[in-house]
Amino acid sequence: MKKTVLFVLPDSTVVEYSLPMPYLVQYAAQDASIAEQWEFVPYKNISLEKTTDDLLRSNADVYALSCYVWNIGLVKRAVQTVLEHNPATKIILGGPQVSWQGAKYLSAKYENLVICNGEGENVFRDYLKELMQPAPNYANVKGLSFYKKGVLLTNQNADLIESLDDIPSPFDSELFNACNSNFFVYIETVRSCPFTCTYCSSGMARKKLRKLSKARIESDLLKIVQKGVKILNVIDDNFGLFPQDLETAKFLAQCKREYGAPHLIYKATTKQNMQRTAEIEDVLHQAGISSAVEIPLQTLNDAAVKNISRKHDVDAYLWLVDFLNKKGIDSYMEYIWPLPGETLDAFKQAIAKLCRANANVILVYPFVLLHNTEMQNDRIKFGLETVYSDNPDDEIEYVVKTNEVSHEENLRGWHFVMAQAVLYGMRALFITARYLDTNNIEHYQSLFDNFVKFTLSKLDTSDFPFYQYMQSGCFKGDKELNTIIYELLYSRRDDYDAMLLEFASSRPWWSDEQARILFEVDLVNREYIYSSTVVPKRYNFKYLEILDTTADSYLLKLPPSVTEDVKTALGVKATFNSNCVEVNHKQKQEAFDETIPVEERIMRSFHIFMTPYAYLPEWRDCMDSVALPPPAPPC
Ligand code: B12
Ligand code: SF4
Repeated sequence: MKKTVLFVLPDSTVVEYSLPMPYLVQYAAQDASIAEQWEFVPYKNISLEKTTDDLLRSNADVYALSCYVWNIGLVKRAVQTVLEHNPATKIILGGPQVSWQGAKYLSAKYENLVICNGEGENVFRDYLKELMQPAPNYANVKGLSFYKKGVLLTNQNADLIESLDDIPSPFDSELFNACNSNFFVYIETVRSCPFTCTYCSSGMARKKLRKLSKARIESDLLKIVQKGVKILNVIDDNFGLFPQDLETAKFLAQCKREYGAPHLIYKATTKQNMQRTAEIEDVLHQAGISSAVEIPLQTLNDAAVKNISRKHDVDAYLWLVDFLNKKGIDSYMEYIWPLPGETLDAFKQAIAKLCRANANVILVYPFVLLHNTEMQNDRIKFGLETVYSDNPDDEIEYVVKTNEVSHEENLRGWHFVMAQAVLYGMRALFITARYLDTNNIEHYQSLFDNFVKFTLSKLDTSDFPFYQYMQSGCFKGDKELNTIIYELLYSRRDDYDAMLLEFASSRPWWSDEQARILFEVDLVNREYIYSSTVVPKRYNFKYLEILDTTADSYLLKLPPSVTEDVKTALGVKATFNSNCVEVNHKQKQEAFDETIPVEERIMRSFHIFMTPYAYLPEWRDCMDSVALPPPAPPC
């Protein structure tokens, strides 16, 4: 009878086809003796109780667990229970969170609990082969850490695989056949990264670049699209760095035309060669594949750029944003707060500069300290203080203080991020803010600061939950941000309109007629999450003449004085030439589906935030503004 390996990925991502399990299992199973003697059972879950119960009940000979910063808390507790039950259980942990961290995750009490350091293919195969020996000795397996007689031992690192083609295609496996086309599917065409950003574990841990051949990329992609997979995530660290990436994009475009898939692609854009990135995005866009193009800026601050050992060309990024905006391709500018070297004021100025440069979306990530990064050793040098996430399932360590930023300033930075995300990113005051900034009436930084002040001043007198979300800031997870997106764009639009009105009418510029017209324009422009959910506004319009409201559109007369401002701000979304305009909200929205639990709807609304071009309305001429043919002469 075959022995069993239970391969565990503790994760919420049950609808994702992730790579570690098919990679490791199929690579190992190329060895005939392993294929003959071992059976592999996949297991995914995020409930600690269920995972622990199932692990105990499964009676597997070996437990193999994939460990990341977001699941390691759960892994530790599940593994502890299994080992208390049977201290001799054979367990192998692998993944970026545990690699080279034996002292933290192993225990002298459990000699069969081992860690695979780094790339797992060769290590996992050799580990299973060793277990087939009459007297297995972990010292024979390169890449392992383990305890022996109370001493922590770490063997020399294993050899890296030569080429990604050495791993059998994960899209030939039974696992892939079993998943449905709604799965979020990952593909890796290049492994490792040539850069060494000090906060990132790829920089230190995985240096040797390996590629998948063109033939293999194409055959893998064909398997994916023939299955009708809608969402593809290319996990390469630098998509666009290699000429081969453009070929891949062209092939994907061809696939979309022939098979109608994929609909959407995620990828990490290279830090170099924006020209090629633009070409890639253009090819995908023309084929009708949506993407939210990552623009990996991380900071505009020179000191911070130096401290994280990064080199980048800001002008090239801004050129790319402009190129994508002109095509109506969604992109998001990544920023990390608070990186060492950057002050709160410099951060605010940088965000304002990006708004002024017409960034489509600005996504600010918390600065997280990861294992196996150079930044871990620079805590004292940069005055870093951290807190762990409140979620016991993960071990995310957030930086909350640097030499330049106090605890309090860190939080104020997050308030500013939230204000920017609502007023600019979610388009609540997008056009108004642009007008105010361009005309030196109120600059972005001051507008966001004043919005923060306004919201925090309401905390004691209002029970509108938005004020609490704002106060908490969103740095420890996206829950607040996602809830705001959902409420502002769907479930509490009227309440948000009222709040925006109260804020705007408290500003000195409320006496500026142009600003007030644009405030009304913003109200009707704000995107909807679901199709056919446009309803007449409770707001009493003073400047826009609302002619009609349908399930998908507002029909209105636009005061000629703002036509140019509106057209410039809306870019490709404005095609009108008269002042009688249909604001058509029927874009990429899907119908509201009440069978989806509200928590999941909230989580999914993040995607709407990330792709405004796909969801913002189109402003086009009303039908009745088109010249009608002259009436037929009376007979
Ligand atoms: C896809 C991805 C995601 C997805 C989620 C993926 C998922 N749920 O599976 C999304 C976009 C949601 C995501 C989010 C985040 N991510 Co991410 N993500 C990745 C990415 C791009 C690919 C992961 C992957 O599948 N790789 C392919 C597999 C085959 O490679 P691998 O994971 O390294 O596995 C190999 C070895 O580690 C080992 N191995 C792995 N498991 C096992 C198990 C056993 C038994 C053995 C023997 C070996 C082994 O063998 C494998 C093959 O060689 C990586 C970067 C990268 N290119 O790998 C970052 C990465 C995993 N993410 C990272 C981080 C920090 C995050 C965030 C925290 C970012 C943030 N600040 O918000 C968030 C948190 C997510 C959350 N849930 O809270 C870090 C993780 C560091 C860590 N210590 O865990 C990485 C490594 C990026 C980096 N370079 O720093 N991420
Ligand atoms: S942040 Fe990106 S470019 Fe920098 S080392 Fe990590 S993967 Fe490479």
